[in-house]
Parts: sequence; structure tokens; C-alpha cells
Amino acid sequence: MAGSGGHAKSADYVASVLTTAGFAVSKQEFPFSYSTRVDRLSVDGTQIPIIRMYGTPSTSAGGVTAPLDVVAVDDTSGCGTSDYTPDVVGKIALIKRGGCSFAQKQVSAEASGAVGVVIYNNTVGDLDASLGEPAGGMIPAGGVTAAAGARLAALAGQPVTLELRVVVEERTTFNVIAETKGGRKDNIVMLGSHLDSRWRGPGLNDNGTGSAALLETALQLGGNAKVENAVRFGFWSAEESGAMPPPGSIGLEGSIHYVRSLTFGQQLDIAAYLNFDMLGSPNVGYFTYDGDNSDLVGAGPGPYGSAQIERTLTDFLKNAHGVSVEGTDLSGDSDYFPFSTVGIPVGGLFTGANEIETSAQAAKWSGIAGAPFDSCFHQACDNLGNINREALDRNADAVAWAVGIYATSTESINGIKRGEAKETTQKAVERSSERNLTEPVGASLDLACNDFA
Ligand code: DTR
Ligand code: ZN
Ligand code: ZN
Repeated sequence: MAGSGGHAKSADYVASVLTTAGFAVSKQEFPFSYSTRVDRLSVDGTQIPIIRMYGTPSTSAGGVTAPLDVVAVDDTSGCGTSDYTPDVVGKIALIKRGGCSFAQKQVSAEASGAVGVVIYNNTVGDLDASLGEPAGGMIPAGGVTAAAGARLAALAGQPVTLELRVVVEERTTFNVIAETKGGRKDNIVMLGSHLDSRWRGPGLNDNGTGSAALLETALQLGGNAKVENAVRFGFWSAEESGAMPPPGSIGLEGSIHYVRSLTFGQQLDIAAYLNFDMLGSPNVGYFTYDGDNSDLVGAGPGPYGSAQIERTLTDFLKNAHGVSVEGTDLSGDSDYFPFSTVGIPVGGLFTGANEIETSAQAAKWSGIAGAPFDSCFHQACDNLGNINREALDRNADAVAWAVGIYATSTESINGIKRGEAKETTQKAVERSSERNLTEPVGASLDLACNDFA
């Protein structure tokens, strides 16, 4: 997660191996709002896993400690004040799920004098729930499993500590940018992936897979490679919003910071940006970014040249691996967004998140219809066991193929031929008009991000 020691170690490693491989490497620091959360329930010195209910107020640091009051179990346990005895005053109420909304249980407990609520599940699995309207969130409330509930029900009167808190603080994190020493600096091929994970887990598919594919491609290319066009790699931080993102937060903070830091001329020097975010989803879908909006749904086409990138990636996966690819909409949900907003042609690969794979997709990709592409998306289980290695291998080949093609020539994207003299400013302005740029860059990026938010 951005701002954590884990991200810093990952980014330092990437910077180190790319420096050793001969790249010109820089770290681009930027401030961001680090938000994480403490969800803690302890009793008898042991911790019981608990998930804060969405909408609950936070406790202070250290939480609230009070005796446990076990509310009688019936079909509507804890749904009305008549379910509570005067004993619950000043205590933390343990309530079984069922019979009414979580908000109603919480409001009834608060009205009866409880200082906190622990609701346990009435079915298998975690209880990751919401109190609905904020009006329901008056005392701290969290959910535990049925097994934890049974254990707690035997501890009536024991002191328990309930700490449910969001930690938000201004921190600094950094992107890693690496560029070949050779190649044209006015026609750069850029590729990127985010190196940070979601707050709940290690993020091996999202986005260890994209970062690993990019890093290995860079190391195989080498920073001293003889290339026609310079190749630049961006390993972004803070793509994932924090544990409790502010309303409207779109994340993408590292790539947005990067594009905003470029002058207009520096943006024109980038011939294309290719993004790789989730390349190894277990129940794999093979998607390329729909640069020409041929699926006619959602967002429109990308900037001129995006369709050609889609074609290159689609044809490679078909010809080299016999994979039939579908388009995924350029709807702004990863780090290509700030680049496309300023008119830079974009493309990329994706293997699916928590969307459900259809029967038709399962048939062509040998997957499981009706199941998510990645059931551990943004969860703690997004670990090394959550990677479809065949999918990662195929997609990594496509990343390398695209680098080989575009480091040699971007003519199919922007018409610039190999060895063509550096274009005049007039031509650059004409080219930028092809990118439908109508106002200064920063404004269009702000506009788009605000729109998006
Ligand atoms: N938002 C990305 C995952 C994601 C969802 N849809 C797409 C489409 C294209 C690339 C990535 C994604 C994340 O959670 O990092
Ligand atoms: Zn993610
Ligand atoms: Zn991602």
C-alpha cells in the first residue's frame, strides 16, 4: 500500500535493478492522503477478527473497553429496545444477525445505553456489512463471524476492547521512472503499471502481475538498448485509493501527479502510453483497452492512435497464443486515464477484476461461468496463490512484443517514420491538434478528473 514500508521496499528494489540494468532512473516524490484503518476486537488478551460496519463512527485511539452484554437470541435479536435489559447500559452489546437491519440493531442498542455493538453472522463467512444511512451510525459497530459470535457468547460480563478507527494523515510516496539512455527523446514510448496495492492485502494480481511483466520486459531490453525511440517505464504509487477513500476519490494519484508535472512539450514527446494493471486473474479474461470503442458501450474511443495499440496487442495474443480478446472500456479506471485525458494515445491489457465471467467468455477462455475473474480482487487473499501463471506468461509476452514494435517504430500510431527529422514546432502543434487538444493541458486534466470524480 502506498505510504507503507512494503511499497517503499518494492519501489526501491525496482529502482535499484533498473539502475543496474543501465536505465536512467528517477524517483518522483509527491504528497498524498494516506488512509488506513484499525479494526480491532480484543478479549482475554486475544484478538478476534472484526470488520467495521460501513457508516459507523470511529472510536478514539485505543478504542472503547467495556463489559460484554450478550443480548438474548431470538428471531429479532436486538431489533428493539425491549430486547435489552438495563444491564446493557455502558456495555458492548453482542447481537446475532437477523430479523432487522444492522442499522436498526445498532440504533436500538444505542437507545438502550450500549456504548458499542458487535454483530455476529448467522451464516458462514465474514460479516462485512453497512449501516446504510449515516444516521444509523451512532455508536461503533462491527461484524464478526458466526464462530467468533459463539465464542463471545460464552464471555458475558468479560471486558472487551472495541477499536474501529480510520487513520488519515498526509504522507509522501514516490513513482519510479526509468528510461533508456538511447533513442529519440521527442518520440518516447511509455509503459506503466501501479506498484501499490489495496490496503487489505499484498496485491499480487492487482498489481504485482502488471509490475512484474513490465519490470522483466525492461530488464530484458536493458537501459543501453539500441532503440529508435526512447522507452520509458513508470511504476506508479497511490493508484489505489486508501482504506477509506474520500467520497469521489478516483485514486490514480501517482500517474496524475506525473502527467501534471509534464510541460505541454514534454507531453507531445510521448508517442504512446501503455498500461498494465491485472494481468493474471485466476478465472482469466483476456481484454485489451478498447481504443476505437468498437464495442460501442461506455466511454468513447481513446485519442488518435489508441485503436492501433489495441490492434497490435489483440493480433499478438491471437497469433502467438491463439487467444481471442475482448475490449475493455476506457472508462478511467486505471493509470492510462491522465494520459488519455491530455490526448496521448493509450492502450493496455487486463484480465478482469470482480466482474462475473459470462458463459460465452468461459467457453472461449476455459473459465468458470458465473464466477468473478478474480474473487480475491482487493482482498487479503490476493497473494501468490491468486495468479493464473499461463495468463501472466501470455500477457507478459504481449508487453514485450509491444515494446519491440514501438521502440522500433511508432509510425502506425502517430505517422512518425523511422529516422524522420525532428518535426517543426508547427508540425508538433498540428500533431497535437490531431490529439483534440483544445485547452492548456493542466486544465483538461483537472477538468477530466473533476468530471470523473
Ligand atoms: N481499478 C483497477 C482495476 C481495474 C478495474 N477495471 C479495469 C480496467 C482496466 C484496467 C484496470 C482495471 C485497480 O483496482 O487497480
Ligand atoms: Zn485495485
Ligand atoms: Zn490495479
